Formats: sequence, C-alpha cells, structure tokens
Amino acid sequence: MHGFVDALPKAELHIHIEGSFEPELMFGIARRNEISLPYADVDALRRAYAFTRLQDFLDLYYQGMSVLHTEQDFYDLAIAYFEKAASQNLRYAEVFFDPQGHTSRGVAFSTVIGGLTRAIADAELRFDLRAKLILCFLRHLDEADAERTLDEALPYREKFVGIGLDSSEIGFPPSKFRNVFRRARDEGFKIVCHAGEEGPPEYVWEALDILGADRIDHGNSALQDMDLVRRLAADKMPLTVCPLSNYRLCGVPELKVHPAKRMLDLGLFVTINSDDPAYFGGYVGDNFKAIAEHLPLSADELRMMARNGFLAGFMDDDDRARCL
Ligand code: ES4
Ligand code: ZN
Repeated sequence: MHGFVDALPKAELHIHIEGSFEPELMFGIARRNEISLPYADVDALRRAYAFTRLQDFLDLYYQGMSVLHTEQDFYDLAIAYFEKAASQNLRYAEVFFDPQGHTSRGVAFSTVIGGLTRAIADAELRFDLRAKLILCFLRHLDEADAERTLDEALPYREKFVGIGLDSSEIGFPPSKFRNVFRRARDEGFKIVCHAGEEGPPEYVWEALDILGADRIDHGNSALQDMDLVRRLAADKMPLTVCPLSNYRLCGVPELKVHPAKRMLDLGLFVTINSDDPAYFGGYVGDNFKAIAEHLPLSADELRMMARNGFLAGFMDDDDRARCL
C-alpha cells in the first residue's frame, strides 16, 4: 500500500504555509533573527503539540510564525515545504498564506509575497512542482481588517489566484465577511472558505450561498445535514479534507471513523490534504497513507481522490496536463 500511495502523483489544495514550519527551521530562523522562543529546544516545542481543539493549535501557530521577518525567512519556509512535499510525489499545490498574521507584526505585505513567490519559481525548476498562492483572511479579525488587507494585496494581484477564510471558526460565520468576499469575487478571484471544521453545517451553507465559494475547506459537519450533502454532491463542490488535522484536533476520535470514506459513498467530491503538516504529523502522502491504512478504501478510490486534487485546482487544462 505504501508503494502504491508513493507512486500516485498528488496535488494538494489545502496547506497553510505557516503550518509547514518545522521546529528545526523555526529555531534556526529565530536564532538568525535574535528572537527567543519560549521552549528549551525542538523536542520541548514538539511536546507542546498536543491539541484538543482548533484554538489550542492556533495559539501555537501564531506564536511560531512570529519569528518570520525577512523575505529570506518566507523563502526558506516555503522552499522547505516544497522540497518535503515533492519527496512524496506532490506535483501541484495551492498554498494558503495569512498576511494579517505578518502585517499585524509590522512585516510588509511585499516581504511576505516576495519570499513565497521566489520559492514557487525555484520549486518549479528544482522539484518540477507547480504552485499557486491563495490569500486567506483571518476570521477572528473584523471585516474592515480584511478589506484593508485586500486593498494592500491588489497591487500584487497576479501573484495569487484565490481568497480564503481561516482561523478560529466558531462564532465567526462566513456571513461576517460578505462584503469583502463580494469585492474579491468582482475582482476575479476564486473563493475558498474553511467551513464545517468545528462549526455547524449552517456555516457551510453560508460559504456557498453568501460568499460564493468555489471549494469548501474541510466541510466535515456537512454530513449532519442531508440537504446540504445533496447540494454539495449536485454542485460537484470540492471538499479539501484533512485527515491527520481532524485527528490531531480531535474532530475525530480515531482515524478508523474518519468521514472520508462516508463522503465518497455519499457522492461528494473529496480531495486529501495536509492542512498544517508540521503541526499535525504528516505531509500529503502521509495523509493518504493514514486513511488507506485505517479506512476500507479501494485502490480506485485512492486514485480518484488523488486525481480529484488536480481536477479541483484553479488552473487551466494545459496547466493540468503538465502536472499530471
Ligand atoms: C488552520 Cl486547521 C486550521 N483551521 C482553521 N484555520 C487555520 N489556519 C491554519 N490552520
Ligand atoms: Zn486549514
């Protein structure tokens, strides 16, 4: 099975670049920037990665990214992700980044996007891996902050393909961001939205009907609402499912009961992704292996989910053919 998964060409559409920050690199960059982390060493930091819900993780995620300051820091972060993911046969990635996590600390938007786009160009040459960026708004901040972030990003509009919504979900429904997403859509961006990770099916409905989402990130709670399941299936709406993330954030008690197989059986468009691979214990290939091991999935189903990642990517058919 491991050989079979390794050999599958993969795409991933749900990876937060700040969530690929491995502790070794984090300590290295912290030292270079003369910042001290509140952990004795890499092992102590890894031991802190014991989460019971999304917010436990987010607290460490924002702390970790706070050592990133220079264009080179963002380059080093992203090229390390591309190298590791390419070693698991990743051919295509749509990579989320959280500019507000950086601009709020005084790091310029141009520094962030400069380092990330330089890493994307090098990844294509070095690893034959193509990637695009998706800018995410932090939903625990207000809509005005997202509006300012979109204003700041528009001069760099050629450098990203979509706009997403992430961070703490419960209490921050998609509808809170209806105006900024209308503007993003009118500007021609694809729209994605974290919904139904911890939040209720109503948030998935809002992502579809109010934000006009082209994909749903996670979508797990949709299974509680059969009208929503029928809608998602009828629209062939891609779901970017993240098995190890769901397990490590206690969305599922064990991988044996992960909903990926049930989603397929219900006719949903499932893709498999790593979310925050440095924090959740695995890159995209590891996520495929985890579900292949714990769920009754056929080779055809694994192949289909890998192929779905390419089909649901925001690229034209020529691009798609080059990746596959
Ligand atoms: C995230 Cl797992 C998850 N959920 C919501 N927002 C996020 N940002 C980074 N990882
Ligand atoms: Zn995510």
